[in-house]
Amino acid sequence: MASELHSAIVSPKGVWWSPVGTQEKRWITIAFIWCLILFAMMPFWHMKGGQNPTGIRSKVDPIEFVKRTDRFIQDYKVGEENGFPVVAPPPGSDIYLLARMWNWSPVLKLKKNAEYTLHLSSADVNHGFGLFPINVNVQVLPGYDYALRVTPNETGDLRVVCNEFCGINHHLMIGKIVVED
Ligand SMILES: [Cu+2]
Repeated sequence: MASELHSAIVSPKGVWWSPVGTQEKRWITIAFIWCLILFAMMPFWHMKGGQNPTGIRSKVDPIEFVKRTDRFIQDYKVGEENGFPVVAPPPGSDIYLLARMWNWSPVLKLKKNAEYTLHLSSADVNHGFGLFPINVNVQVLPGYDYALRVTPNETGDLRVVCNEFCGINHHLMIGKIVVED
């Protein structure tokens, strides 16, 4: 008979469930309170955590950002490495790093303990700026100029990896930043 068939919208006959036990209620309450604490931590850490990057975000037309980067390369180019321009900007200047499928351009040569404003943007899709071996991670979006105030405090060779999957050659997208005395 049709009335005896089970379905997702007709509950089975009789008392088919058992009431929630005390232990289970207790743990649900604890988990719920913990959820509320974690939720409150989000705005708290945003204000008090001190781990937020010093970003100045503004909108930019991707074509315009490519032009700005090209101008920057023209102004301060000192050489080439693997077909990519090597750029040594003066301390205190605005510096540009363009993400594009599938490279970072240019190679940046920076001075230790000098302050720069690093502008990050993408010419095409969403990329991720990951500074290796230092753990700095910033989203790089087309249409947004994300400027970070940076002061390299150690000399060395750093790699910029893309940590946002951006296509078939994503794994080859490696840039370079050199910090010198
Ligand atoms: Cu990428």
